[in-house]
Amino acid sequence: MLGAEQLVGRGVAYTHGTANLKLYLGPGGHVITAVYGGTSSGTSQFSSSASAAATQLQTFGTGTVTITGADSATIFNATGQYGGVFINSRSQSGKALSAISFSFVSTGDVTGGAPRFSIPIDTDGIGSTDNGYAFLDVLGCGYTTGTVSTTSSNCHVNFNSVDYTNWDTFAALNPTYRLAPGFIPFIIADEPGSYAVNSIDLR
Ligand SMILES: [Ca+2]
Repeated sequence: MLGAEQLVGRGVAYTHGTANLKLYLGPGGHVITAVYGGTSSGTSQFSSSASAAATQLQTFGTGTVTITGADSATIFNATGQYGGVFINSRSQSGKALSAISFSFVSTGDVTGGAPRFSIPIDTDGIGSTDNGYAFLDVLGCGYTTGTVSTTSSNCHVNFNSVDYTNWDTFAALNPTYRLAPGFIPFIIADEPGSYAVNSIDLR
């Protein structure tokens, strides 16, 4: 939770119908989700629509991202577009690298580093800042179709321009690193193509 605010409907201090939250984010990509909570007693006009469960896949990006199942999605990007999925859960937040487990299976296009995991890493123990994203992509695992996982010994990890043979090596060499608290890992494709990501485990 980055913050909460209340929609203004009465009084003269603020413009009615607005809610404002000021955030200062560090460099790099950020995924921000707004959930409209509504009220429990209002009319349908301002009561909440069902908000997504914390463990449901969410989409982001400028491409066409379609949730095709509880743990699968397709991403279609035209030139210049990007798209991806994430789960609004921080169940692995703050954990050491050796305790983290994420995976997905790619069955669609593969282009450059897409699709890939982007996993926020804290290197300095200051949880309010992430210190870069660790990347795992399909080609980095040595094939064009298959599993991309932190538990696959064949899946290379790139973090701050350093290549690691696999996640276990990355974790062993950096025992103080952890999944950046409050930041959300995601799967992204940012090249043109038609991507299919299945058996997504981001929990
Ligand atoms: Ca930090």
